[in-house]
Amino acid sequence: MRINRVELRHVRMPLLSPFETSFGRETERDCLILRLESDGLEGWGECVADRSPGYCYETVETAWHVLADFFLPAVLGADLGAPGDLASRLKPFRGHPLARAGLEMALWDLEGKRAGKSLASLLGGERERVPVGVSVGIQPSMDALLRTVEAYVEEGYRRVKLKIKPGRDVQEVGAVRERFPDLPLQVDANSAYTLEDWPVFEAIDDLRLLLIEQPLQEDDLIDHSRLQARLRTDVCLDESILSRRHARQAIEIGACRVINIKAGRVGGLEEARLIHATCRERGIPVWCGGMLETGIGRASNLALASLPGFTLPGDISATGRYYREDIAEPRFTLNPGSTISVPTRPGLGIDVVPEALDRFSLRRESFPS
Ligand code: OSB
Ligand code: MG
Repeated sequence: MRINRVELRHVRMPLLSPFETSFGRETERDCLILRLESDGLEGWGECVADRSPGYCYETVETAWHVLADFFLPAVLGADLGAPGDLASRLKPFRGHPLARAGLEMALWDLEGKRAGKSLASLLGGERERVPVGVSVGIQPSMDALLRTVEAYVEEGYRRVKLKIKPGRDVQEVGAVRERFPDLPLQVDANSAYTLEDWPVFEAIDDLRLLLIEQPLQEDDLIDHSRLQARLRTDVCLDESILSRRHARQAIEIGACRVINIKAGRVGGLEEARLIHATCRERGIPVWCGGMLETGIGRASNLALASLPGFTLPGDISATGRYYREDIAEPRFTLNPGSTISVPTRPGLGIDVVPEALDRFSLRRESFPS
């Protein structure tokens, strides 16, 4: 597969409702969209870097720089093998997994279209529908929180994740648990706590949660293992796991009992698939995380989540939970039973809508120019 041309865009889309986490609040969502051309086919990729380095150090600007100045020159005109071989071609470069993963996604889309196979089947997916939940941001008030959760439950979501931060935790989660005694419920702290916050964890441990996601600093497996040893509730790592080595080591030292896999965070679908295999061998359940993706990244997440080890519901909600208008069709909808169907057409299995993409694009550049 030879890449003849790449178009890179910075896209900004309005969110239907603001999304607040322990690291900030956003009303619009930024990302980079890549379009690769190879032998008359086009491949689409989404780089999930955001405007600010809140979730991780990468931003749309760093990802643009690293792609434009290093990663794209390394692939343009070259004869590439399988998408999973991208890692060896980018070996001279350190870090920037979100930028890597955006490029790799477009290669997978091309590979699927070339072979006439869906991304799910290329990856070894086994399910036609995947169980999903909804991630609820920190709300302006307790009343708003209860109303928001209730609306999602009424829409059919059977698993809810609440974002928490210091001062907005035990009371909030306790109130939701009281109102919905049987709802599969989990929380995500995005690294906002330390072991000093033990009283918070002790209280949350009584709320029958599915898991507590990324409570402590992302570079701290040691304290996560201390915390996990004291909790009945499963600790799940998100930001801490950037590779299969991290996954193995975290499992070995008991830093978590569940892993959230995001292809972006780990540098692409190939590494995500390897982490899935590492976890499966060790009996560690995984689920597919989300980054408020457009239809392009959402299609990729659904394909990944169709692998057999993804036994917990993913953060892959219907398009309507995020966007009034998306840049790809068809929109994803929630099936009865809180599942979403995995795309079956070749590659990502979606069509980009050029007018919508143009309207949401802040900047675009072609390589070679
Ligand atoms: O930590 O899982 C996270 C969104 C942006 C950045 C980080 C996270 C999230 C979410 C949203 O929780 C999941 C979704 O896409 O619905
Ligand atoms: Mg998370």
